[in-house]
Amino acid sequence: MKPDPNSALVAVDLQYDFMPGGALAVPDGDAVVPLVNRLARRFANVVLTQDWHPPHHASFASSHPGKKPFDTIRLAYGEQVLWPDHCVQGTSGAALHEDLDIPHAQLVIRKGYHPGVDSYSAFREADRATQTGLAGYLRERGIERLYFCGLATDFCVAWSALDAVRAGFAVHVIDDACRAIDLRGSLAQAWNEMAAAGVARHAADKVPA
Ligand code: VGL
Ligand code: ZN
Repeated sequence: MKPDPNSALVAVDLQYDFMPGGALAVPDGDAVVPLVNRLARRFANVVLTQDWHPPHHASFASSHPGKKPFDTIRLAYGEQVLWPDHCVQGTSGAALHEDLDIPHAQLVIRKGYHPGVDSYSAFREADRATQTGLAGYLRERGIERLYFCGLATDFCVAWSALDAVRAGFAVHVIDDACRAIDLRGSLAQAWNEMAAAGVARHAADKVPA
């Protein structure tokens, strides 16, 4: 595993609402920030993602009377987990963690901004049709290999990694630089799906300097 000039690190959703104390806290989520910083120094190409919802987004339980966070609902595009309000555009909870130290990051891609459609994936929204443009950006830049880290392993990291495989990239996930929500077995399921798709799973210390 070598981050050559045609590789990019994708650091997913390192935002305050996913950190301990945040609206949709991922257990131990802040522990990955120093690791992501160290990893990023080995990559010439780094992309950050940012979950970026309008108020009253369809993925918020508060938008559906009678529903509670972590219930599920059927939307036009299929099953949707309902979340606490999180990562609302322009709020402090949506901001990237201030200890992220990746000044050479080249792109911040925002996702989940259509009011009626969620987007765990940084490539394709939950309707499975609307593209974010990330695949085109990476292809135009000659990127062939992607290394994922960040939050949450079983939602935004896994969905992004799986879509990256489908878009034709060689995909690696740096396991110890991710943390999971693990809702009703979602972490084991995510790893099963990623393994079946050919996603390589590594530890950060296996990424050569
Ligand atoms: C995420 C749930 C809702 C994530 C984003 O970043 O994994 N999970 N929105
Ligand atoms: Zn979200």
